[in-house]
Amino acid sequence: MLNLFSNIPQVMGILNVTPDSFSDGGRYVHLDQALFQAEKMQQEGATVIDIGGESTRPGAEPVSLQQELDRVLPIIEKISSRLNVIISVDTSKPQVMLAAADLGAGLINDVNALQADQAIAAVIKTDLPVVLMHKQGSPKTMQQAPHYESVITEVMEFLQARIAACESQGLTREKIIIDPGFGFGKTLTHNFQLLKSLSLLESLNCPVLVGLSRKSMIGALLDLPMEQRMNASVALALMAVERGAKIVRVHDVKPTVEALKLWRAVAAH
Ligand code: 8Y7
Repeated sequence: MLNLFSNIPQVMGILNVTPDSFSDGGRYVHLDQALFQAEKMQQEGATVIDIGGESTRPGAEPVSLQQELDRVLPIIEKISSRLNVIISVDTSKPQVMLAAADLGAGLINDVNALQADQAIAAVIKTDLPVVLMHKQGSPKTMQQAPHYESVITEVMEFLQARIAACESQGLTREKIIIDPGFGFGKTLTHNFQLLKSLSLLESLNCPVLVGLSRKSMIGALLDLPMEQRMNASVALALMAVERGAKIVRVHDVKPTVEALKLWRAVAAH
């Protein structure tokens, strides 16, 4: 039985359906390719597949509601009818959340932490769990001049405030997963500070999800292009799990699952 809230670290595989998606170049825009890719990630050990129709990379332009619905709904419908995985819908739009839930999505991944009008109400209506992620600014401008006095403190205060906003409307903490939002309005230093102190997030009493896969912090430190960041991504995923992360969002499922199996074997002894 798939369980998002298991104490065993879970791997969320990224299926990107945006034509301008920065790392897969929109290769999986077609339905059959999307299903094939999702099935491969499931066989490799992913228990969650994250599907997003809106590129959230730095500098990206927002997409319209209709474009987003057209991109994600057919894929959600196809995968949910064929695979035994939890489908995560990466969206900030209440209408997409509701439609995706109707077609079988099992998790809402909102990089905007349900700050859109009616987003909390929509999640309550779906009865699904939700990821609340921290970011500073919007994708279009967030990397221009990120600034914090203390990045870990400010991320924690933001997430605490969003949890409180959810709870005040009736969305309970048991449904909430939190994410510090690596790369979203953070410099290289901020990202490393956050990862170093990640275990502090456990005090908010929600499972922690992290997305570090192929991110620019790897490129910047190691001077590697996108397609050569797999080894470093696995290393960062492992460091995050060591610091308490329960779900890792990754492009490369197989090596991540292998690393986490080793981590569990060591942890069990
Ligand atoms: C994250 C994410 C992206 C992340 C969560 C990328 C959609 C950029 N990153 N969602 N999405 N956490 N929850 O590099 O870190 O994959 S998109």
